[in-house]
Amino acid sequence: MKTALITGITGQDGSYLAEYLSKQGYKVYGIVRRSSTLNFERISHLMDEVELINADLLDQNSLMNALSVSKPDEIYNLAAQSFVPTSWGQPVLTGEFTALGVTRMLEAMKLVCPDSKFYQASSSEMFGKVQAVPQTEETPFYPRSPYGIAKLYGHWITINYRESYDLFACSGILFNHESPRRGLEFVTRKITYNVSRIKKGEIDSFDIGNLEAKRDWGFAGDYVKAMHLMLQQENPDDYVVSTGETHKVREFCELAFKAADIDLHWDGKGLDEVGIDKKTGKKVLYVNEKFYRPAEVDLLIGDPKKASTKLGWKPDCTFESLVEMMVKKDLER
Ligand code: NDP
Ligand code: GDR
Repeated sequence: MKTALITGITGQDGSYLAEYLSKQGYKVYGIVRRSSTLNFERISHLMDEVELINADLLDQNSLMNALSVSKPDEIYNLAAQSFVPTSWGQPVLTGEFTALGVTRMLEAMKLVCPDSKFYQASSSEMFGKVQAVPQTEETPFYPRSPYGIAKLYGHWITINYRESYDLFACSGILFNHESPRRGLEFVTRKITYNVSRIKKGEIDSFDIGNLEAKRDWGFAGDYVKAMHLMLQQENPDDYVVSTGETHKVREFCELAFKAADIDLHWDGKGLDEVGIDKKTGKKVLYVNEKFYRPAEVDLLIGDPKKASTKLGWKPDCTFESLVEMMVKKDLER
């Protein structure tokens, strides 16, 4: 039986990965940080299958202890401060978790279990102000937020430990991936959750930021399979994981309302733009400057060719079915 340790197991990806590895017959450990209220909602159905260890990315000894206890064949480093807007408000903390946290994990691995395999959760946010379209493993980076910059550090320190100490360390450059388990502050889930509340009559409308931003959105359940595949290869390497399609936030809104049987049309321009329910004439969506970012990433679209040819990975869930799935789950909630 293989053993895996997941940092960030309570997060969106951690929960899907734990589920997937457990189904593959792995013994799964996860690290969790102490909090005054339990935070295991996403893994509540897995509590008999996973073993949790208390540790924090800020605490080197706790990470070393987690590795000594679990003796993992594979380490998936998913823990991070992952919300981009928070990284402007808390740039130093974001650097501690999302950048230096990676070094702490790699140091722990080097000292405790250098023969393990390591996966680092890198991000398309590293491409930021994109230098090529679509983005590949060779595209130069230009991050646009303290989060993107912290991820870039995590990416390079992973490559550096691979080259310096011959560790099996891979970095997956994953583009946005979503699910019904996505945090409520991220735009996709914010939209599907609030659309469901409008449909149920709980609210009349909600506010949103930049409708023109374009993202390459996939389904988290598909993407965790790519993480696993990277660690099954003969040699460690880095891979872009994406769908190869891009869509505007605006399109996501239209499809989400449509999935709840509401036809949306737009009125006004820029910050005065509103989304209107065609049938009732009610204003259901307002653009609000508050949700604009100090520096935006306007366009992301990844080329998943390397992951497809070398890993044999491809996403199953389409953009349309992702939106429908998320709205449906929120309506059922
Ligand atoms: P989430 O925000 O849902 O989960 C983050 C996880 O990190 C949570 O389990 C959180 O624990 C944990 N964590 C945060 N800080 C610490 C800490 N100091 N010590 C221990 N654990 C900590 O993120 P996702 O699941 O969406 O993403 C997983 C990873 O992939 C992240 O690194 C993210 O940056 C990266 N990524 C995500 C993409 C996406 O589209 N989802 C795309 C590209 C990269 P707690 O529950 O206690 O807060
Ligand atoms: P992102 O995801 O920043 O790409 O990072 P998010 O869903 O927060 O934003 C996507 C785009 O939508 C625009 N937007 C809004 N965003 C939010 N959160 N709220 C709004 O109201 C809103 N209106 C418009 C944003 O400006 C942006 O352009 C995610 C995270 O999971 C990262 O951890 C991960 O690394 C990247 O994806 C890849």
